Amino acid sequence: MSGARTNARLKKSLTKAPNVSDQKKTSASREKRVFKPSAEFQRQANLGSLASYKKLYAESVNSPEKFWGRQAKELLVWRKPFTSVLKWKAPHAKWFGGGKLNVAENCLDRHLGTALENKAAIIFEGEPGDVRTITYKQLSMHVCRLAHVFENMGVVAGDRVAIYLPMVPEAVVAMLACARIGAVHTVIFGGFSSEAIKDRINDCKAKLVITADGGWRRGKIIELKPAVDRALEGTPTVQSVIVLKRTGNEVKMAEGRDVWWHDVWKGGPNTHKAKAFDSEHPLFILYTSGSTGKPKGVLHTSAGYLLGAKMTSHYIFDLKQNDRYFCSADIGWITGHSYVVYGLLSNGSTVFLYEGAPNQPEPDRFWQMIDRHAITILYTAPTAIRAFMRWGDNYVLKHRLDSLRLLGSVGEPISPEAWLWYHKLIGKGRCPIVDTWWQTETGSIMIAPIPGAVPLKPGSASLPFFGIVPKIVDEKGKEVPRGTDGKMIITKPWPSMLRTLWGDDERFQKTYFGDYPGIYFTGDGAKQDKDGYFWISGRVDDVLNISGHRIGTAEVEAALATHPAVAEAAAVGRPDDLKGQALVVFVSIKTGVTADDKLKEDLRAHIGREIGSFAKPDSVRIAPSLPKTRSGKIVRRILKDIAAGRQVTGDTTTLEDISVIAALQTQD
Ligand code: 6R9
Repeated sequence: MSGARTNARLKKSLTKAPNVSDQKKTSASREKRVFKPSAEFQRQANLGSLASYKKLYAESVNSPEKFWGRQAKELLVWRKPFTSVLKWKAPHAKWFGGGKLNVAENCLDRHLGTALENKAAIIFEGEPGDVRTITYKQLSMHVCRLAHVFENMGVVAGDRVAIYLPMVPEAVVAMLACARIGAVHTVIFGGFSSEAIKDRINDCKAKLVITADGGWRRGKIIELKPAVDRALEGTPTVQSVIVLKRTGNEVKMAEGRDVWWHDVWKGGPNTHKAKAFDSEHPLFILYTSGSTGKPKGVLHTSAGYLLGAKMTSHYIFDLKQNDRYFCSADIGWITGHSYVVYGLLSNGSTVFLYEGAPNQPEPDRFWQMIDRHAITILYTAPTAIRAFMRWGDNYVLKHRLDSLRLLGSVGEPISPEAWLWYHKLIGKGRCPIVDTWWQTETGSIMIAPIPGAVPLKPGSASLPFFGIVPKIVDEKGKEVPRGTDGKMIITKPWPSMLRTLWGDDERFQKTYFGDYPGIYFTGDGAKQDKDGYFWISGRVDDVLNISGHRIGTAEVEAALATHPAVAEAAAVGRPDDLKGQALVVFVSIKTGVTADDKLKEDLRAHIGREIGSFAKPDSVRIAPSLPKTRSGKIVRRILKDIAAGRQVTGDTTTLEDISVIAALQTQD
């Protein structure tokens, strides 16, 4: 369906809504309405007034050590109390020094022997429709058993374990079993290719890999094991592979290296004495795309990360003991780490896990599941919301959705249009929407409305969380006036911030603390309105956000450079109705190579192999050369205009060969 038709239908449906009848504007900067929390929501909220938010926020930024020290003491279970709250020698932070704790114990053991013991920790629905409920007690037993398995395999604290699993409960079990023994997990999203797996494993020198015989997606089996097998041809550090049987798909097992999860699992003890680890003991590495080079291994450590994930979950999702919470993000992304696993389980919540695609078998799968499992909170991404809008309201209207009480959005800016649709069609005008801005690097949510306290403005992530001080500045680091676009920095350290990039502290310092010395630069552009609300516009660096997935243009270019037909390549984003941004690649080819559709398809497939199929470009354009300055620099500004179908603006007089513009413009 074309974007224009979607818009027409949307406008029609929106004008029918009683609470959005004056909605005519679609641009974030022009949307003026404010949605105050209802008295009913406020009455039951964990934080129920703007005044209490302001008071606590003021304390958190005026006396951060006192504030964070109190939170850490109250919210986490410590084996040994910390003696200092923060040691900050920019850009290196040490939080809760002297303290010892076990993260898995904070997510599981602390609930045992309480009313939560027999409560569902995970309700799982597989794509084929299989449902499993796992209580806190059962989850704890699973984790303890796997912790023993790891130890028997020789995995010790500090060792790295790569997890490449579908969205099944065992992914959570594997992460927590690592945490329990102090091993550092690196979860690799199931959409990544064998090349990407190999790079990640080699970068962190993982000893153990956990994968499955496949996972279900759109009625088909995702072949995870063959991808691991190919990757492991070039990973000298991996000693063993644990393979979970999920689909019954036939896989090759390498003698002496691969073992079945159910074999090593059998008969092991259900309890495990957990050691305590330092607050700053590494918890996980998560690779994410940057503006240069290969993906970066963002390192998060134990206490600070857990505190951030736990506290934001409590306040921003207004969590209650009887909530059933569904986050649709994959465990392979930071959202899955913080808001499927650590933040939710440490709060003793019930997490709903879904394995598959939102439109399998029909585009109403989410709504069906929400009714079936009486889900109360849904956390998803604007790209999914745009897809639901496109699939049509009827798929939604068939379902009650009356169990829902709160909605969340993450991953990219949400347009007021999508916000209002989400609010009306899914939230029935009743559920607040928390638009949450944060990053892999920040570990937990940084800017979002606390739903019982902060009035909502569609399209704005609103106000900062406790202890977080974002500012909008110009190139020189000077704060810009309210209402002016600038770059977003975060001026104070916070407990869940990344500690370094695995094996490359210099890159860590340069990437995040280099532009504004000693101050964290987010890479995002934003502005603040007169009420102090933040409006985030997106990346200002060469990182694309495609369907909520971060992809570095440099990564795509490096992948293309390894194709034998390619002389030179450049990747840029263009605005896309559904995906937010779409990937367009420009390629100049070597002499003697024929530029035809087959080559374009081949280049797309090549990127799929090098990175993952989600990174395949939407458009490939081939020309004898790329627009360059006389000194040989590719002019990306021009490529962005061409990709977006805009008239090429700005100075073109410095170009080496102006005719290449026309050659690139004429292609799809
Ligand atoms: C959690 C996550 C981070 C980038 C970030 C920004 C964009 C995320 C957003 C948002 C506007 C929001 N982003 N949430 N932009 N409004 N509510 O997505 O982490 O994958 O590391 O991406 O996503 O551009 O810099 P990650």
